[in-house]
Amino acid sequence: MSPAPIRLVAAPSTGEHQASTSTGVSVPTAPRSFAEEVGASLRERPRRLPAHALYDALGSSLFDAICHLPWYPITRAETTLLRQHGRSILEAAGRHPRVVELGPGNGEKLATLLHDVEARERPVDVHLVDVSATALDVASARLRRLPGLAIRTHVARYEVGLRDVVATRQPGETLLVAFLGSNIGNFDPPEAAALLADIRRVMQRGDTLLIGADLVKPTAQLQLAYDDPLGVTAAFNSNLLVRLNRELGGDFDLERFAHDARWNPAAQRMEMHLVSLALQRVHLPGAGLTIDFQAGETIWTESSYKYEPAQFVETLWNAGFVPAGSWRDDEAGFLLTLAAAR
Ligand code: AVI
Repeated sequence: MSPAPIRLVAAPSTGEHQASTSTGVSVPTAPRSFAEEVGASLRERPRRLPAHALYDALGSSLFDAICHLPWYPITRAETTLLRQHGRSILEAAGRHPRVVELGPGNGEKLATLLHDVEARERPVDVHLVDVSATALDVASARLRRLPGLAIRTHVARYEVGLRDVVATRQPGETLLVAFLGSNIGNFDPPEAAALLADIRRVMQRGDTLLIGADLVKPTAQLQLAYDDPLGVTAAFNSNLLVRLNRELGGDFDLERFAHDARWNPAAQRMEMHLVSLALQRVHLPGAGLTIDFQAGETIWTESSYKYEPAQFVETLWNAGFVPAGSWRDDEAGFLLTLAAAR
């Protein structure tokens, strides 16, 4: 028998490459070190840095701060929707749901969803999957304060963690996978489709996916969300250079790079870049690089894809889901969807 074809699955959260066979079995290939990944990304044209590198300890705190900014309303919108509709979401998830959150952040959103899990016959199994053990510690500490939950953490990439969760699934349990925020927006459309299909592959019919999506909205609104007047997003972006200087011995001069956020209408995405303000040479010995930047040359650090509601439904459908409920905050332009595996 010839081996199942192998395809690469995007791995924005760790930078590792992961191969997946057509049977859905993930086979890790040689992981690249942070230095190798940064080196390869900076050699690309246009130059890039991996978006997951934004989330060192300071970057994660800056992202938490972004979520409190008046100009970045989607986290608050999602929290309100979870508070308002949590009960019906949990009811739709079945009598014995096994809840899995991919990338739980500080655990606040799942805590909002589960805060009034009514007394059930047995504790609700909650599994948190993230590559960061620190993030899992924070999230699980928060969730352990709630009664009626049995928390387990998985330090793993999404697909790998999900596979572990499913392996111990108990008879009669249904799976509720939560992928909240607009995390799906940080995957380009083919990557998003592949990730959703991977999630679907470990599910059974009737299992559900609770997923957030940031919607296309007026450019001025998006611009403020990604280039806020307090400069928090600029600091979040520039912190990447601080990280490269610290971890890879770089000599990036922060005064000579500027945060740039742009709406790309053709690709339906916000892009974050760091623009070189001068012709300059930068050394990054830890990645074996010396780079001559032109004035105006950019390093592309993140893409945040925005969806039209119908487009998002289509994306879910193509991955094997059918919407079972959807809630929208028009002011923030945010959509929360409960999708059932069809
Ligand atoms: C985590 N992610 C969904 C955020 C986003 O909107 O793409 C990260 C972010 N970048 C700039 N502001 C917030």
